[in-house]
Amino acid sequence: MGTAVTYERQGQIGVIRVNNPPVNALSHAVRSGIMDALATAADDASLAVVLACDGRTFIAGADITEFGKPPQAPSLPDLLLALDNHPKLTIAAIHGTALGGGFEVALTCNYRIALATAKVGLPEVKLGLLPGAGGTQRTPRLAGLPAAVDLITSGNPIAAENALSLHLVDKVVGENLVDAAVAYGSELVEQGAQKRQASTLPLSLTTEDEKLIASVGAKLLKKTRGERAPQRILNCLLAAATQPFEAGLKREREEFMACLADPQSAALRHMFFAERAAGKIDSLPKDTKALDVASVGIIGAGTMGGGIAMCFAQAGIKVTLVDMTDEAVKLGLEKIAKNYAISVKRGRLTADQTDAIMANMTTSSNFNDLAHVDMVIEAVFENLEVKKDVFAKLDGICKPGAVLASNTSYQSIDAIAAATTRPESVLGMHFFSPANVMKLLEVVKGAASSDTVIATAMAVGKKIGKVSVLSGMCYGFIGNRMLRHYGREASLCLIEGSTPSQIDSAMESWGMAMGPLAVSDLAGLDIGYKAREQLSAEQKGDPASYRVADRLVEAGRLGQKSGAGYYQYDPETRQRQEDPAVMAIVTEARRELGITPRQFDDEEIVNRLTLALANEGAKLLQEGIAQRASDIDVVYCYGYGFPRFKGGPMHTIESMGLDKAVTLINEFRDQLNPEHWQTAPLLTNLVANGGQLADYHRD
Ligand code: T1G
Repeated sequence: MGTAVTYERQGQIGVIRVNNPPVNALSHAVRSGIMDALATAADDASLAVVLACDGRTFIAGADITEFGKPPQAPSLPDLLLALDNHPKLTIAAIHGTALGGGFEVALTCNYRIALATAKVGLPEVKLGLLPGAGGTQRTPRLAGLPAAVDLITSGNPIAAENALSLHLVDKVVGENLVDAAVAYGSELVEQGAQKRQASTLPLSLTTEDEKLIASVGAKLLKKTRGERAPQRILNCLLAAATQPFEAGLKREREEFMACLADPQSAALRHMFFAERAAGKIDSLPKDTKALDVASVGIIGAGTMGGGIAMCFAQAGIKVTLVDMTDEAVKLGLEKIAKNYAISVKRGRLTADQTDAIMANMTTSSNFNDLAHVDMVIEAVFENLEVKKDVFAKLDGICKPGAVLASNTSYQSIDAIAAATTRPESVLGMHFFSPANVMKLLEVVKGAASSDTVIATAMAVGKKIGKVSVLSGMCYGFIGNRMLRHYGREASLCLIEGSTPSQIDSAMESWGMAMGPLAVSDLAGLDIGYKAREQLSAEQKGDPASYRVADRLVEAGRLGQKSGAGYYQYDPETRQRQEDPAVMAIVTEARRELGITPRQFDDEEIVNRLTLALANEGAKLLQEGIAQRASDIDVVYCYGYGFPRFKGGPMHTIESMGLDKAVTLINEFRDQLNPEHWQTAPLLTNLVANGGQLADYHRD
């Protein structure tokens, strides 16, 4: 059985224990161990068998690291066949999170007992997969089709009590799970309980169920912007309700193998590990301790400052929200209260919850009230001098060791740090608007930022529910530096012959949450306009890349905020509509620049925009601004609406094939603009040496 699985008798009951930290994933050793233990239990004097796990959780699923490798017997289906046909009563003892294949193991047991704190779920859809070990066949037979549709297509776990009400769990206990499971086994034996197999429970398809499945399928296809696993799940659930168990199981296997082979699943599995890798800072000594952050000061009660304050207050951290005047602070707090009122109205939070969150917030217009906080995050106007002044003040007020962070999008962390006598305590914490919604946090390391301060910011990011990514210092850090190239190509496609609708539709059909020009309208075209006013002609680059944007602003079209930008916006629904006035401006700009428009196809638009991102990403990687390629993927999927089922810009070109990507970039260099399309040396080198971005680490 090895060490991953042990078997012992407790009186008349056999107890199988899995011990495969950190989450008891169903590795080959675990599958083999359970198979051996079942064989032992079949032959000994035990009257029933309990399957339990050591550590923090029941089995949390198949071992995702094994996907893509040659299968090793016993497969999970083979194991579950043996479990389903085991001669004795089997009882799963669930704690922690029984997920995916782990919950499928539990569903194959005859009975299930869970700790009240336990959760169960089938999250495979989040990996572009589906429950491939009978979950789509057993769940509806136990809980009914509607519950199974919700559980499996959402992938969200449910609490033990909820599972109990759905007959997915038979008993819930408060403590001493294994002892309770052993007692439950003895009780079942004494009662002469039968080997109840979910696989033998009847299931039929009602008209309502059929309609539900069809509507959920249509809704999910739209919501996920083209993910294929949800429909495959629904195919399996339909089979469960219309075919015998064995036939349904066969269909599930076919659909599961289709998911496993689908690039969307490879991308989503890549993102699963990328999100976790991003939290690891290679340069930090392993014993670096993060400071405890129980109180935080937020400077600037505007949109960003208010959103950031909400993140901390929701995590139970005391917040002091500071602005220059009482009026400004009052306005900021009113906006926060309004946001929470909307959340309560939509049922996302209860009034008590929002009251408790707001109780974590105090306000002030006096910086001296920040003298004792553990961390300060500055979110004032995006001007270096203003920020330096704020940090100079903080330097004289905050306690020694307080972390002093700037939410700046572009300014130099080093210049800001130089305004203090403690540059080692200064770094960037770049939130994305709306800060209380967007999950990405760029932690920007200044030249002097200490390991402790970096570790603290990364830990705080996780505590407030963000996915934190470390960035080195450069203009725009990781995300915005790449975004400039993406936006440039969108603007050039427009002035060279395309239209706002074609560009945005091409990118949204490809998977982006929102097309680039619609995003510009959302952010406000005046922001870029004002930024360009500070730049020289040389710094601004090719006039073709901003002439239309300038003309739109000069025509008063600032984007959604003015009701019109690249599009006209319905004042009620904010729905975008094409506007002939825009193409008139584009045509005039083409004339001014002597550009003869040409036909565009969607493929060129998608390739230019995605390769512009990845090419710049490769440069960031080589410069050491990003630690690893997957960090860049996390930035784009969590901060810029890049589709997770594409795995991020770097995974996209890795999947395309770096040789093909480099060929295309070189073609753009030769056909478009050599300055814009200087192929990243790292990409050229990896192609020459047959290397992979995933394996690249800057020495
Ligand atoms: N396989 C391999 N490693 C896993 C793993 C898994 N299933 N789940 C977690 N890990 C690693 C993770 O990479 C990290 O490693 C460490 O464990 C702690 O994870 C046949 C096909 C269980 C809720 O999708 O949701 O079963 O970074 O940081 O925040 O139908 O992990 O320490 O080296 O996330 O406490 C279905 C995925 C698989 C569950 C715990 N199961 N895991 O969260 O810790 S497919 C899942 C989670 C399947 C069957 C199908 C979470 C968690 P490292 P963590 P956490």
